[in-house]
Amino acid sequence: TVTNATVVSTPQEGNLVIQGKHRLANEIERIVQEHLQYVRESVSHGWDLIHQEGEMKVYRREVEENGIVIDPLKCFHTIKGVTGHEICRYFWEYQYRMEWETTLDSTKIIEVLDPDTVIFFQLHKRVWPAAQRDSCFWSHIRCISNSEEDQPTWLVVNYTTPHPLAPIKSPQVRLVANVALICETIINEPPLNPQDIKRENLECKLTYVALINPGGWVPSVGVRNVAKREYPRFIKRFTSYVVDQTRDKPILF
Ligand code: 18C
Repeated sequence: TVTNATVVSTPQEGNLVIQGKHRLANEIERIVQEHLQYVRESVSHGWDLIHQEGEMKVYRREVEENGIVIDPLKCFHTIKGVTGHEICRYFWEYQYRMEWETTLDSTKIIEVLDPDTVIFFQLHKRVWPAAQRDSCFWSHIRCISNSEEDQPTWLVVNYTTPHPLAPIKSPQVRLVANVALICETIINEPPLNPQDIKRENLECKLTYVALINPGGWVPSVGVRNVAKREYPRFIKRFTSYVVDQTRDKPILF
């Protein structure tokens, strides 16, 4: 659905469709730019490597706000045989979510803001003894071209937003999410003709960052244990899911 689009007739170009801005356009622009800055910051002082497996490295910084754990998380991984567009597409698209997400009871789209931006409402699995969490966030996918020669960077940002179709209903607690998946595609030993690029030439450099506020008190040790177990599990399961799904399909650049 294209919202706020206006059709204008001009003598030179005929009919022009001018895409109007929706109500969250400015916020999305700001948060996307923040992530593009944040992704370049190195993990040095204060970041602990909490998991390493093959090419995957997961770091976190221990941070508490009023006694609530809000540890930022950063994960780096390199995946062979897929493009950044493919990784981001499978992460963003609603239809694949329940096939790789193991921490959800349900997910649904409650609004489409433009062809690249939707609003999700999700119910997360309950972790005893904490109350069940839900979330409501806009989800935006974008391609950023760096230069004519380089492969573009793809990214998805999921960012909490309130919505009249998703009121907070006790006993659920609304978590606050600011998540980004940023992917670059590397073409190894590029053939002279770009048409000859095969999956074996492809490598995707992935960065995943998550800033989650549980939205209410949960035992610190419990949250940190769940996070330490679940983030690496998600990265492994999700990336191997995309490799399996795309193996025999044409490459999506
Ligand atoms: O990014 C991911 N998924 C996206 C699509 O769903 C989306 C999700 C954003 C919200 C992520 C927050 C998840 C917290 C869920 C709590 C319950 C999970 C435990 C289930 C155990 C069986 O961007 C991939 C998300 C991968 C999530 C890994 C879990 C991280 C846990 C972090 C702790 C946060 C505290 C929440 C309170 C839980 C009570 C102990």
